[in-house]
Amino acid sequence: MKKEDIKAVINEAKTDINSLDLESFRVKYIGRKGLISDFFSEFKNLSIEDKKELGPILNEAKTELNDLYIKAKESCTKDKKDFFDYTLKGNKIEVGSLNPATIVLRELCSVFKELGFQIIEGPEIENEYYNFDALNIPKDHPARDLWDTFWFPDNLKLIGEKDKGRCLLRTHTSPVQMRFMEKNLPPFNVIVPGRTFRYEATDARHEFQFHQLEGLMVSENINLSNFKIIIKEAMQKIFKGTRKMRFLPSYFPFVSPGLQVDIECFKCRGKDKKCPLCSGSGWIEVLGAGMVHPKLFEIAGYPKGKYQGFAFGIGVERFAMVKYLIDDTRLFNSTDLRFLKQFK
Ligand code: FA5
Repeated sequence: MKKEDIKAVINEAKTDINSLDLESFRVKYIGRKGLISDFFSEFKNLSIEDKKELGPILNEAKTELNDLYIKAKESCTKDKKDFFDYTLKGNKIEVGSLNPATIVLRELCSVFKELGFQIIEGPEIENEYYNFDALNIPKDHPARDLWDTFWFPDNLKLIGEKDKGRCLLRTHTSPVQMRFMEKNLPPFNVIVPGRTFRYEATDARHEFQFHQLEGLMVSENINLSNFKIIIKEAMQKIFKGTRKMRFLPSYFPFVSPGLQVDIECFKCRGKDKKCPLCSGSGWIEVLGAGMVHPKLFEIAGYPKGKYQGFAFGIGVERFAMVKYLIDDTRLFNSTDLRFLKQFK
């Protein structure tokens, strides 16, 4: 043990008092097994001359470090009663991560906002009228079977809408089309992000609860090319040209003509007849769309023949699957942290 060793420890302590928490400082320097105590153990074996020289230095060092500790401790005591040790490290707060469906839903909203669309919302508990009748899907029409439905008991009705039929969990975001058109005259471009529910068996591409993003653009002189340009632009912004897509004819009672958009299957690229995502077709359906059926404009009370428009309904989880190469839609609601933590 030399003079220099003791000095070095004092210097180190002067730095540590500002960076260590109080208790760690005490243990390291002035505790029973601390550095000062080590020096005193060594001290016993020193020669008489060394003891004479180093004794006072060691005692001074001990007092200095004790003082440092006491002063720091006092600064944590506001009114001598409450001791609040602000030098202690806080508990680390686990920051959660967003569900990939939420990430894609938000991304879709900002892409369509940039393209001039306004975000609106509608109720998740709907009634028969907006979910079906107002969308040109009459009662007892086989098209209703396209949307297997969670129904509420007959006697439950939405307040103020008692004459609009039985309540249900909306099977798609399309009912918001009529809710909006009833109150607004064109021109308008709106999107409707939201949860949708279907009473159906689940598999790798079907969940009973998922999200859609509805789009509706109505004005004079709108045609299918406007839809194609908008949707291609949105796809470009989201997939940056990395995914192949195609337009196909399809049927929905509230549009004419109707179409769907598919994206190439990333799992098998059409090579596996048993592929759970595309059944070997090589394509995954991601959205339904079409030109708004004139019947809807009539129901909304618009002048006959004056307006045209297109509508689309994007499957948000399907977009997320294609974007992040997720091969089972049930993972989104699985609450499996190993899955969720990958999307910080
Ligand atoms: C509809 O729901 C129409 N409302 C879409 C529409 C809107 C057509 C406006 C025309 C005009 P569809 O049932 O095909 O259509 O659903 C739309 C998209 O939601 C599908 O392309 C798919 O991406 C997604 N989807 C449908 N069912 C499920 C499900 N069970 N699980 C996960 N995603 C689904």
